[in-house]
Amino acid sequence: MASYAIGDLQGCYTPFKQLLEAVDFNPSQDHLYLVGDLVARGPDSLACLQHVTSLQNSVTVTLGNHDLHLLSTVLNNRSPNPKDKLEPLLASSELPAYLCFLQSQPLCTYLPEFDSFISHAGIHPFWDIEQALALSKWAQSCYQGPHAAGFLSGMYGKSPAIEITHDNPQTKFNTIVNVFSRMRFLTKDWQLDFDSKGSQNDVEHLQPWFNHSRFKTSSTRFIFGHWAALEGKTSVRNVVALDTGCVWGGPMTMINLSTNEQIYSK
Ligand SMILES: [Mn+2]
Repeated sequence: MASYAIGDLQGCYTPFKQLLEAVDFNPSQDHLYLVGDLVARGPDSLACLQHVTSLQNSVTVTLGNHDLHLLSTVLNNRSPNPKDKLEPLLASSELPAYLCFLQSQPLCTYLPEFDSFISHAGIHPFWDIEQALALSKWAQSCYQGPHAAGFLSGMYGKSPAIEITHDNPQTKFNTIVNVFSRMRFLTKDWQLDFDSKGSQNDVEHLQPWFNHSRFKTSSTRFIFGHWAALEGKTSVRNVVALDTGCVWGGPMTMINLSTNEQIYSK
């Protein structure tokens, strides 16, 4: 029995299959963690979701911004962006089952056996793991519940604050979704910034979320995707960036959670 995590698929089915074959992935024994953004921009989002859902209980996805955007697009009857190349997926008769699968997945997960926390974008330096899991659970009850369409259509926009307000459920939802699925840089006082997606050296007034001293001393491993410009490097030993920009011509990256070995698609 082995456990693996793979970075953003973004519709890149061939490298995804290649990685599973490289480790002889066996869904009856092994477990796969996907850091989110299964769909959009790449050539075959439909095949990715077909395969991922066929793994049933052997896969866990921490949803990314593109997965949430897909849910919002369908639940609110919006037209997809052509550059996302989602048309074959949206035309599939299995689409309701794929959406249901995505809605059953969390925004983050913690694996005690590997002392590892996984989410699409990361974790805010001020949130401990227990709090992060509780917030993820609450947000999932929103995108899985009867008011999912409304919560998802209201999630867009730039709201930099990371304090959790309990008086406005939409604001609370947006803060949680922004941290787990969109965050890259934080300001010097640790609020969210939405305008920069480059490498660490591009912006002087901002810092990556994992720049906080907490991550340099933590024994917990933090695994995330989303930030292709990092090219898999964070310079923090226990903070593991898995999005190596497969959809932009880079490799797709997989990590064996027991051995820490990384495997790359061709
Ligand atoms: Mn993303």
